[in-house]
Amino acid sequence: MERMLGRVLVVVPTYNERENLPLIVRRLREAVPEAHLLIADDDSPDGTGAIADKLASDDELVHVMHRPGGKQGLGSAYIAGFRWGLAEGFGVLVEMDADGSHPPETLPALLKALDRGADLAIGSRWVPGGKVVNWPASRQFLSRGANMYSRLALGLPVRDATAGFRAYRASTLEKIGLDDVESQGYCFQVDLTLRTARHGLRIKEVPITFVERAVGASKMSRAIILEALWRVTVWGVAGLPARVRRRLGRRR
Ligand SMILES: Nc1nc2c(ncn2[C@@H]2O[C@H](COP(=O)(O)OP(=O)(O)OP(=O)(O)O)[C@@H](O)[C@H]2O)c(=O)[nH]1
Ligand SMILES: [Mg+2]
Repeated sequence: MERMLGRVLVVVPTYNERENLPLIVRRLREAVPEAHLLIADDDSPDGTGAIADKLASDDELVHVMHRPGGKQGLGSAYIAGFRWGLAEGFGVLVEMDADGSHPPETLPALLKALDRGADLAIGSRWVPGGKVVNWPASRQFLSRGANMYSRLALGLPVRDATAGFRAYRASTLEKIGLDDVESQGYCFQVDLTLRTARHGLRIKEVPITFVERAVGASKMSRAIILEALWRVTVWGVAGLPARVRRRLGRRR
């Protein structure tokens, strides 16, 4: 199927996902057969890179980017993948985890939201119809807390700003610019959401069922949480004068 917005590239960052990767690639190829896939692997010690090469040699829509030098963070893997996709002329760039948390079967709904005019479509856990399966109360609390804090500190009009399953029009990434993005952990998601909102672009949330990984190790860490807390606070304080001005302007 040729889309209105052009070809679709799904970027999947991997670090030690040898068991999960073949499954997610198969599910994606079934769910959206015309989508290309770019695996961005940070020299995973468990050999995920070699598995990615095998998947790519069996399927011409699967591509691999090997990033030497070990784990460099989710944010930089996505930026590298986006740059490659933009240079190759893809019209839609999708973020998706390798661990099965982001159901490829919902990707058509995200793409439909773009077709209907959204500049960014977010697969959201915290809108009506969205769900989380197999998350301990502590993870739910963390995600809800991070989102509440992002909404309050930044005024983001989004329920799930930390969500990592999302589709961008290429034009959105070109407008917001990727050169000075420094966020690495899941605050990368908040960062790009904030840039999209501040450019006045349209964000649409689509409900998803998020399923916690069944195998492999989590890369979530205290450092990632602290990075998000710190950066969101800095952005919030920096954006405060403009928000106050807008509010005062509305009152007058
Ligand atoms: N290339 C690359 N991929 C990464 C890096 N860190 C995480 N990933 C991948 O990014 C995706 C999300 O990481 P997860 O470990 O699942 O993080 P999470 O979803 O917050 O934590 P879980 O509870 O384990 O699901 C997975 O596909 C990881 O393999 C990194 O530094 N480089
Ligand atoms: Mg995960």
